[in-house]
Amino acid sequence: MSENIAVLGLGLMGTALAETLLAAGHRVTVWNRSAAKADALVAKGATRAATPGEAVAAAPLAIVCVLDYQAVHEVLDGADLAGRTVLNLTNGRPAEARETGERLIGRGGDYLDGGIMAIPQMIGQPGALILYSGSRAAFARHEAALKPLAEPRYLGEDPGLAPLYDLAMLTGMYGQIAGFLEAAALIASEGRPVREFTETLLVPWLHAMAAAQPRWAEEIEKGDYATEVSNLEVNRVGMANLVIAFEEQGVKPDLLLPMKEILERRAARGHGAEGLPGLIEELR
Ligand code: FVH
Repeated sequence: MSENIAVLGLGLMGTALAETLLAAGHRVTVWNRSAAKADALVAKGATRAATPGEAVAAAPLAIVCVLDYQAVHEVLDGADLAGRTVLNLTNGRPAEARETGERLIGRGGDYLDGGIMAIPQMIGQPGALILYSGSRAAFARHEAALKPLAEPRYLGEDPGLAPLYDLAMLTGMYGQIAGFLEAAALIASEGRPVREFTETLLVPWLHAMAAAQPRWAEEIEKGDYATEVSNLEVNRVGMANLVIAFEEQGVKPDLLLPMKEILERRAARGHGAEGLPGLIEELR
Protein backbone atom coordinates (compact mmCIF):
# COMPACT_ATOMS: atom_id res chain seq x y z
CA MET A 1 0.00 0.00 0.00
CA SER A 2 1.23 3.49 -0.84
CA GLU A 3 2.49 5.56 2.12
CA ASN A 4 3.78 9.09 2.67
CA ILE A 5 7.48 8.90 3.45
CA ALA A 6 9.99 11.71 3.93
CA VAL A 7 13.66 11.24 3.08
CA LEU A 8 16.08 13.73 4.62
CA GLY A 9 19.63 13.60 3.28
CA LEU A 10 20.08 13.00 -0.44
CA GLY A 11 23.65 11.86 -0.69
CA LEU A 12 24.37 8.69 -2.65
CA MET A 13 22.47 6.52 -0.20
CA GLY A 14 19.55 8.86 0.54
CA THR A 15 19.00 9.31 -3.20
CA ALA A 16 18.95 5.55 -3.75
CA LEU A 17 16.47 5.13 -0.89
CA ALA A 18 14.16 7.87 -2.18
CA GLU A 19 14.30 6.59 -5.78
CA THR A 20 13.45 3.05 -4.68
CA LEU A 21 10.55 4.22 -2.52
CA LEU A 22 9.22 6.29 -5.43
CA ALA A 23 9.54 3.32 -7.79
CA ALA A 24 7.60 1.21 -5.26
CA GLY A 25 4.70 3.66 -5.53
CA HIS A 26 5.14 5.62 -2.28
CA ARG A 27 4.54 9.37 -2.05
CA VAL A 28 7.99 10.70 -1.20
CA THR A 29 8.90 14.11 0.22
CA VAL A 30 12.59 14.96 0.03
CA TRP A 31 14.92 17.44 1.70
CA ASN A 32 18.67 17.96 1.42
CA ARG A 33 20.97 20.65 2.82
CA SER A 34 22.19 21.40 -0.71
CA ALA A 35 18.81 21.78 -2.36
CA ALA A 36 19.96 20.98 -5.92
CA LYS A 37 20.43 17.30 -5.00
CA ALA A 38 16.63 17.02 -4.83
CA ASP A 39 16.10 18.16 -8.45
CA ALA A 40 16.34 14.74 -10.15
CA LEU A 41 14.04 13.16 -7.56
CA VAL A 42 11.49 15.95 -7.95
CA ALA A 43 11.59 15.32 -11.72
CA LYS A 44 10.71 11.69 -10.95
CA GLY A 45 7.71 12.64 -8.82
CA ALA A 46 9.03 13.44 -5.34
CA THR A 47 7.82 16.53 -3.48
CA ARG A 48 10.49 19.03 -2.41
CA ALA A 49 10.43 20.27 1.19
CA ALA A 50 11.99 23.67 1.87
CA THR A 51 13.06 22.73 5.41
CA PRO A 52 13.57 19.54 7.44
CA GLY A 53 10.54 20.54 9.54
CA GLU A 54 8.39 20.72 6.40
CA ALA A 55 9.59 17.27 5.31
CA VAL A 56 8.85 15.72 8.72
CA ALA A 57 5.42 17.36 8.79
CA ALA A 58 4.58 15.83 5.41
CA ALA A 59 4.84 12.17 6.41
CA PRO A 60 4.38 9.86 9.41
CA LEU A 61 7.72 8.22 8.60
CA ALA A 62 10.87 10.32 8.18
CA ILE A 63 14.01 8.54 7.00
CA VAL A 64 17.23 10.38 7.81
CA CYS A 65 20.43 9.36 6.02
CA VAL A 66 23.22 11.89 6.44
CA LEU A 67 26.94 11.89 7.17
CA ASP A 68 26.89 11.27 10.93
CA TYR A 69 24.75 11.57 14.09
CA GLN A 70 25.80 15.17 14.69
CA ALA A 71 24.30 16.00 11.30
CA VAL A 72 21.16 14.01 12.25
CA HIS A 73 20.67 16.28 15.29
CA GLU A 74 21.37 19.41 13.26
CA VAL A 75 18.83 18.34 10.62
CA LEU A 76 16.07 17.43 13.09
CA ASP A 77 16.75 20.34 15.47
CA GLY A 78 13.65 22.47 14.85
CA ALA A 79 11.28 19.77 13.54
CA ASP A 80 8.06 18.89 15.36
CA LEU A 81 8.39 15.15 15.94
CA ALA A 82 5.09 14.59 17.76
CA GLY A 83 3.38 11.54 16.28
CA ARG A 84 6.22 10.97 13.79
CA THR A 85 8.55 8.00 13.41
CA VAL A 86 12.17 8.86 12.72
CA LEU A 87 14.11 6.08 11.01
CA ASN A 88 17.78 6.95 11.21
CA LEU A 89 19.80 5.07 8.57
CA THR A 90 22.97 7.07 9.21
CA ASN A 91 26.03 5.06 10.16
CA GLY A 92 26.84 5.28 13.86
CA ARG A 93 27.66 3.58 17.15
CA PRO A 94 25.33 1.79 19.62
CA ALA A 95 25.81 4.53 22.25
CA GLU A 96 24.93 7.24 19.70
CA ALA A 97 21.79 5.36 18.66
CA ARG A 98 20.63 4.98 22.29
CA GLU A 99 21.26 8.65 23.05
CA THR A 100 19.53 9.75 19.84
CA GLY A 101 16.56 7.49 20.60
CA GLU A 102 16.18 9.01 24.08
CA ARG A 103 16.38 12.57 22.75
CA LEU A 104 13.91 12.08 19.89
CA ILE A 105 11.44 10.06 21.97
CA GLY A 106 11.65 12.91 24.49
CA ARG A 107 10.39 15.19 21.72
CA GLY A 108 7.31 13.03 21.09
CA GLY A 109 8.61 10.85 18.23
CA ASP A 110 9.02 7.11 17.80
CA TYR A 111 12.58 6.04 17.03
CA LEU A 112 14.00 3.35 14.80
CA ASP A 113 17.68 2.97 14.07
CA GLY A 114 18.97 1.07 11.10
CA GLY A 115 22.12 -0.34 9.59
CA ILE A 116 22.28 -0.60 5.82
CA MET A 117 24.22 -3.66 4.68
CA ALA A 118 24.43 -2.58 1.06
CA ILE A 119 25.97 0.01 -1.21
CA PRO A 120 23.59 2.49 -2.90
CA GLN A 121 23.52 0.47 -6.15
CA MET A 122 22.22 -2.57 -4.23
CA ILE A 123 19.21 -0.79 -2.70
CA GLY A 124 16.03 -2.43 -3.99
CA GLN A 125 18.01 -5.40 -5.34
CA PRO A 126 18.23 -8.98 -4.04
CA GLY A 127 21.07 -9.29 -1.53
CA ALA A 128 20.49 -5.92 0.15
CA LEU A 129 19.79 -6.12 3.88
CA ILE A 130 18.75 -3.46 6.39
CA LEU A 131 19.03 -4.11 10.13
CA TYR A 132 16.44 -2.34 12.29
CA SER A 133 16.13 -1.79 16.04
CA GLY A 134 14.08 0.46 18.31
CA SER A 135 10.32 0.83 18.58
CA ARG A 136 8.72 -2.53 17.75
CA ALA A 137 5.37 -0.84 17.13
CA ALA A 138 6.92 1.63 14.65
CA PHE A 139 8.70 -1.19 12.83
CA ALA A 140 5.45 -3.16 12.58
CA ARG A 141 3.66 -0.07 11.23
CA HIS A 142 6.22 0.64 8.52
CA GLU A 143 7.77 -2.75 7.72
CA ALA A 144 5.72 -3.31 4.56
CA ALA A 145 6.52 0.17 3.22
CA LEU A 146 10.26 -0.34 3.86
CA LYS A 147 10.44 -3.79 2.30
CA PRO A 148 11.16 -2.58 -1.27
CA LEU A 149 14.46 -1.06 -0.01
CA ALA A 150 16.06 -4.28 1.20
CA GLU A 151 15.32 -7.42 3.17
CA PRO A 152 14.40 -6.12 6.63
CA ARG A 153 15.76 -7.72 9.83
CA TYR A 154 14.35 -6.41 13.12
CA LEU A 155 16.70 -7.04 16.05
CA GLY A 156 14.86 -5.71 19.12
CA GLU A 157 13.66 -2.69 21.09
CA ASP A 158 17.14 -1.42 22.06
CA PRO A 159 18.04 1.12 19.31
CA GLY A 160 21.73 0.29 19.82
CA LEU A 161 21.31 -3.21 18.37
CA ALA A 162 21.21 -2.24 14.68
CA PRO A 163 24.53 -0.32 14.82
CA LEU A 164 26.05 -3.05 17.02
CA TYR A 165 25.23 -5.75 14.46
CA ASP A 166 26.13 -3.42 11.57
CA LEU A 167 29.59 -2.79 13.07
CA ALA A 168 30.05 -6.51 13.82
CA MET A 169 29.27 -7.36 10.19
CA LEU A 170 31.64 -4.66 8.94
CA THR A 171 34.28 -6.06 11.30
CA GLY A 172 33.93 -9.47 9.65
CA MET A 173 34.19 -7.80 6.26
CA TYR A 174 37.34 -5.85 7.15
CA GLY A 175 38.97 -9.03 8.50
CA GLN A 176 38.21 -10.76 5.21
CA ILE A 177 39.59 -7.81 3.20
CA ALA A 178 42.75 -7.84 5.33
CA GLY A 179 43.27 -11.55 4.60
CA PHE A 180 42.57 -11.04 0.90
CA LEU A 181 45.07 -8.17 0.60
CA GLU A 182 47.88 -10.11 2.31
CA ALA A 183 47.16 -13.23 0.23
CA ALA A 184 47.08 -11.19 -3.00
CA ALA A 185 50.38 -9.48 -2.10
CA LEU A 186 52.00 -12.87 -1.50
CA ILE A 187 50.83 -14.23 -4.86
CA ALA A 188 51.83 -11.02 -6.66
CA SER A 189 55.31 -11.20 -5.08
CA GLU A 190 56.06 -14.04 -7.52
CA GLY A 191 54.32 -12.32 -10.42
CA ARG A 192 51.50 -14.90 -10.33
CA PRO A 193 48.00 -13.89 -11.54
CA VAL A 194 46.06 -12.56 -8.56
CA ARG A 195 42.64 -12.73 -10.22
CA GLU A 196 42.94 -16.40 -11.17
CA PHE A 197 44.20 -17.25 -7.66
CA THR A 198 41.29 -15.35 -6.09
CA GLU A 199 38.57 -16.85 -8.27
CA THR A 200 39.68 -20.45 -8.42
CA LEU A 201 41.38 -20.97 -5.06
CA LEU A 202 40.91 -18.26 -2.43
CA VAL A 203 37.16 -17.69 -2.65
CA PRO A 204 36.25 -21.43 -2.54
CA TRP A 205 38.68 -21.88 0.36
CA LEU A 206 37.14 -18.97 2.31
CA HIS A 207 33.66 -20.40 1.72
CA ALA A 208 34.79 -23.76 3.08
CA MET A 209 36.38 -22.12 6.15
CA ALA A 210 33.37 -19.87 6.79
CA ALA A 211 31.22 -23.00 7.10
CA ALA A 212 33.05 -23.77 10.37
CA GLN A 213 32.14 -20.44 11.98
CA PRO A 214 28.69 -21.35 13.36
CA ARG A 215 30.38 -24.24 15.25
CA TRP A 216 33.06 -21.83 16.54
CA ALA A 217 30.31 -19.45 17.64
CA GLU A 218 28.70 -22.28 19.62
CA GLU A 219 32.04 -23.02 21.31
CA ILE A 220 32.38 -19.32 22.22
CA GLU A 221 28.89 -19.30 23.73
CA LYS A 222 29.76 -22.41 25.79
CA GLY A 223 33.27 -21.18 26.65
CA ASP A 224 34.51 -24.65 25.71
CA TYR A 225 37.58 -24.47 23.49
CA ALA A 226 38.59 -28.14 23.40
CA THR A 227 39.47 -29.01 19.80
CA GLU A 228 39.93 -31.98 17.54
CA VAL A 229 41.50 -29.90 14.77
CA SER A 230 44.72 -27.84 14.71
CA ASN A 231 45.17 -26.34 18.16
CA LEU A 232 46.64 -22.96 19.08
CA GLU A 233 50.17 -24.31 19.38
CA VAL A 234 50.04 -25.71 15.83
CA ASN A 235 48.60 -22.41 14.59
CA ARG A 236 51.21 -20.41 16.53
CA VAL A 237 54.02 -22.29 14.77
CA GLY A 238 52.20 -22.01 11.42
CA MET A 239 51.71 -18.27 11.82
CA ALA A 240 55.39 -17.72 12.73
CA ASN A 241 56.31 -19.62 9.57
CA LEU A 242 53.84 -17.56 7.53
CA VAL A 243 55.35 -14.29 8.72
CA ILE A 244 58.90 -15.46 7.88
CA ALA A 245 57.66 -16.46 4.40
CA PHE A 246 56.22 -12.96 3.91
CA GLU A 247 59.56 -11.41 4.85
CA GLU A 248 61.41 -13.75 2.48
CA GLN A 249 59.03 -12.75 -0.33
CA GLY A 250 59.56 -9.04 0.42
CA VAL A 251 55.93 -8.55 1.51
CA LYS A 252 54.88 -6.76 4.70
CA PRO A 253 52.78 -9.03 6.95
CA ASP A 254 51.40 -6.00 8.83
CA LEU A 255 47.74 -7.07 8.74
CA LEU A 256 48.62 -10.52 10.09
CA LEU A 257 50.86 -9.38 12.95
CA PRO A 258 48.10 -8.64 15.49
CA MET A 259 46.77 -12.19 15.01
CA LYS A 260 50.29 -13.59 15.49
CA GLU A 261 50.71 -11.57 18.67
CA ILE A 262 47.39 -12.77 20.13
CA LEU A 263 48.17 -16.41 19.26
CA GLU A 264 51.52 -16.13 21.04
CA ARG A 265 49.96 -14.46 24.08
CA ARG A 266 47.23 -17.08 24.43
CA ALA A 267 49.66 -19.98 23.98
CA ALA A 268 52.08 -18.43 26.51
CA ARG A 269 49.22 -18.39 29.03
CA GLY A 270 48.98 -22.16 28.79
CA HIS A 271 46.11 -22.54 26.29
CA GLY A 272 48.14 -24.04 23.45
CA ALA A 273 46.01 -27.22 23.37
CA GLU A 274 42.80 -25.26 22.77
CA GLY A 275 41.17 -24.32 19.46
CA LEU A 276 41.26 -20.97 17.63
CA PRO A 277 37.88 -19.74 19.01
CA GLY A 278 39.55 -19.47 22.44
CA LEU A 279 41.46 -16.43 21.14
CA ILE A 280 38.32 -14.44 21.89
CA GLU A 281 39.29 -14.54 25.56
CA GLU A 282 42.28 -12.30 24.71
CA LEU A 283 39.90 -9.71 23.17
CA ARG A 284 37.35 -9.37 25.96
N1 FVH B 1 27.32 4.79 0.57
C1 FVH B 1 27.47 3.61 1.14
O1 FVH B 1 27.86 2.63 0.51
C2 FVH B 1 27.19 3.39 2.62
C3 FVH B 1 26.41 2.12 2.87
C4 FVH B 1 26.09 1.89 4.31
C5 FVH B 1 25.49 3.14 4.94
N2 FVH B 1 26.29 4.30 4.65
C6 FVH B 1 25.98 5.46 5.46
O2 FVH B 1 24.91 6.24 4.92
C7 FVH B 1 25.10 7.62 5.30
C8 FVH B 1 25.07 8.50 4.08
O3 FVH B 1 26.03 8.03 3.18
P1 FVH B 1 26.09 8.54 1.67
O4 FVH B 1 26.79 7.50 0.89
O5 FVH B 1 24.76 8.96 1.21
O6 FVH B 1 27.04 9.81 1.85
P2 FVH B 1 27.17 11.12 0.93
O7 FVH B 1 26.87 10.82 -0.48
O8 FVH B 1 28.52 11.68 1.25
O9 FVH B 1 26.04 12.09 1.48
C9 FVH B 1 26.11 12.67 2.76
C10 FVH B 1 24.80 13.37 3.05
O10 FVH B 1 24.87 13.95 4.36
C11 FVH B 1 24.50 15.35 4.25
N3 FVH B 1 25.12 16.09 5.32
C12 FVH B 1 26.38 16.05 5.76
N4 FVH B 1 26.57 16.86 6.80
C13 FVH B 1 25.39 17.48 7.01
C14 FVH B 1 24.92 18.46 7.95
N5 FVH B 1 25.75 18.93 8.89
N6 FVH B 1 23.64 18.85 7.88
C15 FVH B 1 22.81 18.36 6.94
N7 FVH B 1 23.17 17.44 6.02
C16 FVH B 1 24.45 17.00 6.06
C17 FVH B 1 24.97 15.73 2.87
O11 FVH B 1 24.32 16.93 2.51
P3 FVH B 1 24.94 17.87 1.33
O12 FVH B 1 26.45 17.86 1.53
O13 FVH B 1 24.54 17.22 0.04
O14 FVH B 1 24.33 19.19 1.55
C18 FVH B 1 24.52 14.51 2.06
O15 FVH B 1 23.12 14.56 1.83
C19 FVH B 1 26.46 7.68 6.04
O16 FVH B 1 26.22 7.63 7.43
C20 FVH B 1 27.14 6.42 5.57
O17 FVH B 1 28.12 5.94 6.48
C21 FVH B 1 26.46 4.56 3.23
